Amino acid sequence: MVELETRLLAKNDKRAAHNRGWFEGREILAINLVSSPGAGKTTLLERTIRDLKDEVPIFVIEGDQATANDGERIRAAGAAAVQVNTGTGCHLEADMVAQGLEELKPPAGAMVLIENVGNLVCPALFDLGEHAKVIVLSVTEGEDKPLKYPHMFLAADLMIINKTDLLPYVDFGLDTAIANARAVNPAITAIALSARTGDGMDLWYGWLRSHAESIGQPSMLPAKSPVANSAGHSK
Ligand SMILES: Nc1nc2c(ncn2[C@@H]2O[C@H](COP(=O)(O)OP(=O)(O)O)[C@@H](O)[C@H]2O)c(=O)[nH]1
Ligand SMILES: [Mg+2]
Repeated sequence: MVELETRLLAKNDKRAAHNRGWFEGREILAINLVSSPGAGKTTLLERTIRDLKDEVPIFVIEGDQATANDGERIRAAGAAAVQVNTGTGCHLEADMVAQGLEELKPPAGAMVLIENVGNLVCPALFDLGEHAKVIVLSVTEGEDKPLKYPHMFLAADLMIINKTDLLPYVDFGLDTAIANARAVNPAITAIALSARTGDGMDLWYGWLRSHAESIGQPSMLPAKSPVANSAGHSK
């Protein structure tokens, strides 16, 4: 069993390295969004597409066990999308991303956003060749999730704390959640926002711009100021 898992991961890593080279050769920024189901990944993507699609061509790979719902939401927001259904699988694999890219054919300088299957466990293990994993945690999930699912928070460069519009109605300490994430991964950047109201979205766009800049991606506007979150934490 352990040997099989090691072989599976090695095969995935090889394919992920191929994807990474493919992205780098085309100066395409590729981001892998992970979260538990319902944290708001698709809502975040819909607003991001509406706000940035005139600035940079955006292509989306959608992963869910079943249905084409999210792919349809993304297309309605104005971006090309492929929907991958993983059946009993709990994560996207690098091969699936490669197939999605073949279908989408994003041009040089584009941005590829990957919405992984919703869970805080398996997607941490599978490299897709992305530049960064972004974990979306929503304020209704509890501030202890970084401590309970450390591998995912360790694998991520950025934690988005979503649904801040609901903060008055839940017991969720923003500072505690950020401290918990940094106990696991001291280097993680944190941004608090509401994908529903749009509050804080500029910080996310600033983060995307600074990453686009760092890979020499030509389409996006240059990042303005250092990335900070609305709770005053910055990296
Ligand atoms: N109040 C509030 N609800 C949100 C926000 N973002 C997403 N939602 C809601 O959360 C639910 C799940 O969102 P969805 O984007 O499908 O989550 P996903 O499973 O991570 O893709 C939907 O009912 C959304 O309308 C937010 O910022 N505030
Ligand atoms: Mg979704």
